[in-house]
Amino acid sequence: MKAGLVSLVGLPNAGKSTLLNRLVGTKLAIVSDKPQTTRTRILGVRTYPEGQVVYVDTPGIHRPTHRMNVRMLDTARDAMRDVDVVGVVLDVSQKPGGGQQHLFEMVRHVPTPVVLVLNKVDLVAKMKLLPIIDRLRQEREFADIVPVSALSGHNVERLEQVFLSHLPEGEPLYPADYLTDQPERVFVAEIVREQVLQHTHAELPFSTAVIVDKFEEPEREKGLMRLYCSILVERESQKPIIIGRHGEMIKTIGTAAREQLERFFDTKVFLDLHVKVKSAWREDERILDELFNKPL
Ligand SMILES: Nc1nc2c(ncn2[C@@H]2O[C@H](COP(=O)(O)OP(=O)(O)O)[C@@H](O)[C@H]2O)c(=O)[nH]1
Ligand SMILES: [Mg+2]
Repeated sequence: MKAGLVSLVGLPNAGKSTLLNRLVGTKLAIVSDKPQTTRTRILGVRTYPEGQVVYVDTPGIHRPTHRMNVRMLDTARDAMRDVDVVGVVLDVSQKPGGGQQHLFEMVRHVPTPVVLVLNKVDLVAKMKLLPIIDRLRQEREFADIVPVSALSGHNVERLEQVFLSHLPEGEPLYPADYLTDQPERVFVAEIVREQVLQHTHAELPFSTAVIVDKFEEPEREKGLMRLYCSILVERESQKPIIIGRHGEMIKTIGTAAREQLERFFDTKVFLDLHVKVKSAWREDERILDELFNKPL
């Protein structure tokens, strides 16, 4: 049996979280078209007949502007170290640039096998793909180069075989039905944040955090789960944007999040959302500890 850790690293928006969800077959990580959606390490376990893979989704490699971003980068860097295979996820529909060079620089000295995952092939004409692969081969010696579409699932089975082939022999780390170490509270906060990201623009997606203040399990099966969350923003002027006219925006966010949570927990959910101003929370070590305390 094979067993080990495969981390997914790359630039923001490459599709790492979409790929993690696809690989484990469940939505564990939130996804959006905004960069820096993923802020922490997200672990997803998949047990195959050939062995067990522990996938690690990470924040994208970007220039840190706040203490929060420094932590995000540390998370991504750590995930290149203590793992068995590094999967570098690249958006092939994007032109290569400085970010990509920086990414390759970071993985240059990674001692473990590095698999290059060319994602979003659904957006690129087949004819264009071969020259791209040829060019990337010059960058470094990759253990494998695998074109996929995380969105459609195209070639993902092949990618799984490739990952498995580079893992050491070993006993599984987790029981076969184990999915993630992500606490339910964190999942709730993330689903709410995903809806905030989907409905806001400009600086707001970056300066919003969600904290679950109270989590009340249903008293009986299929009973009512009560969830109380705070949406943190950095400035007073951001509050009305999230709340919207006559509270329309926060209602939209709440309804969409609640529907997803009801499906996930398979029970009725009461979701209370509260917007709070917490200036410069992205520099606040105490809040960051609460949001980021997740060692590998
Ligand atoms: N067309 C296409 N879009 C994708 C694919 N994978 C991810 N995306 C989209 O790319 C955006 C960023 O995805 P996400 O998984 O959040 O990227 P991350 O920042 O690397 O985790 C989202 O809008 C996804 O729907 C793909 O294979 N094809
Ligand atoms: Mg992500």
